[in-house]
Amino acid sequence: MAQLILGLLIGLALLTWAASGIVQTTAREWFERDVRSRAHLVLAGASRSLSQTWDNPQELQGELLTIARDERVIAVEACGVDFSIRSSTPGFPEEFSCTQVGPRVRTSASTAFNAAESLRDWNTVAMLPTGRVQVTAMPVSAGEHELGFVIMVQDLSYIEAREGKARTFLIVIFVILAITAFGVPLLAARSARHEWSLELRRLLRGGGKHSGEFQPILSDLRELVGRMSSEQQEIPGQWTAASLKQALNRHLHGEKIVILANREPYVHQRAADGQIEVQHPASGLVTALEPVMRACSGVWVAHGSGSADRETVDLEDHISVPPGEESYRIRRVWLTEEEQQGYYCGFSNEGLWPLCHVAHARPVFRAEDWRQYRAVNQRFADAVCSEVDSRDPIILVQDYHFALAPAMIRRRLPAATIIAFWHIPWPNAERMGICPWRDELLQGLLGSSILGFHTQLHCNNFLDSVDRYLETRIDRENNAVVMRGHSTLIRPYPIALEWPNHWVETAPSPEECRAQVWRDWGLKPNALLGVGVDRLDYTKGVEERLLAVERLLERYPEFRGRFSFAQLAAPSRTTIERYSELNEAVEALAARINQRFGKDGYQPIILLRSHHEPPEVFRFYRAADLCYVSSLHDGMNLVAKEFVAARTDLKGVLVLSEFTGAARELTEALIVNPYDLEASSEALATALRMPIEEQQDRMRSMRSLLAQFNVYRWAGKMLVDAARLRNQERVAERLAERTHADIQATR
Ligand code: ADQ
Repeated sequence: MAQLILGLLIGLALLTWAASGIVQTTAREWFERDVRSRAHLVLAGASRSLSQTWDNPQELQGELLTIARDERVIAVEACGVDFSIRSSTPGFPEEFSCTQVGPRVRTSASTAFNAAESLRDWNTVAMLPTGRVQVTAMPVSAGEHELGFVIMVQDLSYIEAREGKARTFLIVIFVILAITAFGVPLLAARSARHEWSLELRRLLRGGGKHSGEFQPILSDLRELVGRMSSEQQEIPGQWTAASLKQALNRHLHGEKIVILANREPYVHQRAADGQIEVQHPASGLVTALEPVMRACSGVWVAHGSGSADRETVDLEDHISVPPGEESYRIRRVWLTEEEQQGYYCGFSNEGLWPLCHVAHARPVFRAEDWRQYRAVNQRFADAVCSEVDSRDPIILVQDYHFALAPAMIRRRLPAATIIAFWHIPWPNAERMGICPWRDELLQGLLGSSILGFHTQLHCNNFLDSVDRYLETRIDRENNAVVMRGHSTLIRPYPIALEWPNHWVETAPSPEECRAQVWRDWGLKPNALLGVGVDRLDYTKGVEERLLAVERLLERYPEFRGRFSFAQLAAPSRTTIERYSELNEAVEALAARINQRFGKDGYQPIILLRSHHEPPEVFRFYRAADLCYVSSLHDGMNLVAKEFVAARTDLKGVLVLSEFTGAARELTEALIVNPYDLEASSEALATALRMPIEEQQDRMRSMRSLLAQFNVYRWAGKMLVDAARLRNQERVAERLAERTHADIQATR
């Protein structure tokens, strides 16, 4: 805003400067023309008396002095046809004496003067040491007989004084205009903002006359206002990889970070041709955490799941990554088939995943799966403890695969700072009650120092679950749980993307991506393209998405033959029945829609059921006219954020499910209920018809939010909170030691 006003003021100043230049030149021309015509009038009026006194030098001088009485006339001189001075008033400037001006008054080129008609009027403006002057010469004759000419020199310096006044006047007018143009709207906006913030404060306190209108966003508003005000005090400016590293050094003395996550950031696979390939897994957790690890360095402990993973590690199961950069290490942990089945497919993905997502899949809890889950959590906790190199390391435990690990690590490393982050929603207390091992899960997570969720709602759900099922003290003011003397802070940290994003920076331009996709898929020049990018998971609402596309084509024939929707679907958890059912259902649905609306090479649904490496995913993001994220329930959803990050051209529309964490931040997306096919097909039509200026406004606003709220800030904020906690704990420890020593001394 300040930049805009400054720009406008500079523009206005330049305009004023240009306008004053124009006014000055025009005014000067007018004044000079006036002076010239005055000189002609005066000399023409005096010509009779001049001719009568021409031969009498004394009388002639009297006439000249009469003419020079005018205050603007500096001097007058009378010259003969031979350029001799007949008479002149005192102080006549030599530069314009008869001999100087004579040749300009003559029309003939001949040196000898003998023809009466060879004299003419002559004018010029000149600069003398005393100032600017107007010089006018006019012939004097007696009837047909040419006597000579008179030269009159007039002062023009008064014109400059008048010009100065006119310029000052103009500048004053412009300043008044500028104040009126900027000041009045600014004052009005300020007063409106003041009114608005007063109303907002009233609303946030629970009152206010517009409380009804604001009700749907009130809790988000409260959360955002709280987040922004606390962060502005702690972390000024934008977070970058470098500032995250600095924060780590400043607040945590450069401690090595150990991350525990089920999924590894680089998977080594043996390809069909026998070569080893490096794959980036389709995982939101990896997308977010990998840049953090590149910035901080340390160790990432994960399941070694690739077919060539064992061949690429050293004797201690380590491998340095990223390939070629090697800024941190992966420690791979190997799982047996039974462990993988019970811990990963069973308890994590058939039990906890459907328990935490409202997506109408029944959670399955098997005692054997639980046994494996516990055992595998212990194995990973042990692996983490073997990687640390101090008594109080910083450990980041990721996601629902490791609910028990925080307490297990705490038992071995009581002084560790453990930050656990739950990447998926946390259900309400009633729903959580379904799980036969809910108490153990809650107790396991309470082994952490900080437990993070994407939203305040999920924090509240967790606190309610603890309140209902465990004997603990809940400190509602600080959002903390105290269990057996140990305190865990429960905090919202909405996850984000690296910014600037290295996949965007290395991608071809949006125009080039569009041209490539159009070429690869044989799309017509006037075709429109939508994109969806997901792991093939029932929580992502892929079926609802395809049905919305079908409804769009049913309702709006203008899009038939023109709009195609490319669904990139990475196979996921394929050994689980619910997932293989989904796979078949999506395939059948795409085939049905293609059969119904496909014609002459036109295919409404382009279903790409395979893993795609990030450059390919970003190529689609950059080529598309819209991206539809239709999750039925999603902790955050990074696809929505990736689409916005990819659109450096500010084009494209994001259609986003209201059931994602991302919908709370990306409010300029078209927010829809994916179950409502009428509304979501309408939103798709709106997106396809949206004017480019509106697309740009929405994109610009979302991009500025993503740049500010990036993943370095996400990690930095957790680490800064952890550092504060460590300090408090150290002070408390020292106080306890001193009190103990004092008691001993008084005994
Ligand atoms: P996910 O459920 O994995 O994450 P999401 O956040 O959308 O979901 O991230 C998916 C990632 O995988 C994105 O980076 C995307 O580009 C990539 N991806 C998806 N489909 C792909 C495909 N076909 N090929 C290649 N790559 C693909 C969980 C939670 C989310 C939360 C994240 C991070 O479920 O709610 O946002 O963790 O906390």
